[in-house]
Amino acid sequence: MTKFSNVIVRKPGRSLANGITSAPELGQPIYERAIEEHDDYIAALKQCGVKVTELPALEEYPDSCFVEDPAVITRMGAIITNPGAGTRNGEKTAIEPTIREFFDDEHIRYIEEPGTLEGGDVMMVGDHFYVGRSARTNEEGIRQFIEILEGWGLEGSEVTLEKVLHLKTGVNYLEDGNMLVSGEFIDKPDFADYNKVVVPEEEAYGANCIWVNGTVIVPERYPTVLAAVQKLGYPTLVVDTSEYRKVDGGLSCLSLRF
Ligand code: CIR
Repeated sequence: MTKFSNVIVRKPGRSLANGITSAPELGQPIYERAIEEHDDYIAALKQCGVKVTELPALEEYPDSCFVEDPAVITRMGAIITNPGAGTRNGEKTAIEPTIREFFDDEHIRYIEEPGTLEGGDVMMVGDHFYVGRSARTNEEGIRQFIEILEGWGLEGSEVTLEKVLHLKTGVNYLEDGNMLVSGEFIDKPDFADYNKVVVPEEEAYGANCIWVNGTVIVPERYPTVLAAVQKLGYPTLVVDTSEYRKVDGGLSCLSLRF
């Protein structure tokens, strides 16, 4: 049974306005609102019974509040990734000292060149990790990642992505066999054995919910997703992430949960 004790987050900087985006038509994130949403996010996490470590903003890395991408944390150890986005690659060095506060040398591994991998492409289901092969995560990165997992007695498998940025942009595991799926993931054979909750196209962003110790945090403004999650019996908390959506970020991207 999964239980999270710790969460790492990083405050957004003013440079978030220059984060990578596939949706410039949504406009740039407004810093003050992004901070408010971040505070609400932290409050929701604390309600789920985790200790939150909040790192200071890093203006030189506009996307660095999305701490999920430069590291993956498993029950056996941490993997510092090698982000495939050039402007984000240095985030791996920035996150490492914090990872070292929780893990010793024996329990830290690295994805190395020519391998690339971003944590948004990794979805944990117990001791199995699905890894999306995306524009950010390549074949060699996945090979290294699975080798590390197997060295720890865990396992992984590759999922090919066609449209979305990261695997968890479109599919998220809610524990208890329940999985939120949207778009290209609805019919993927990889997920055939789960209790799939199909997220309608117009609420696709809402597929990025997070399960934290029995509660599911759902983004605000996705009523169909919220109702479906509640129907599964989960207590829910709703957090507005609309400023982060403007730069393709969501609930899972904003934290490392372990
Ligand atoms: C990026 O393109 O890297 C950021 N603007 C958004 C990262 C979202 N992270 C995630 O899905 N894990």
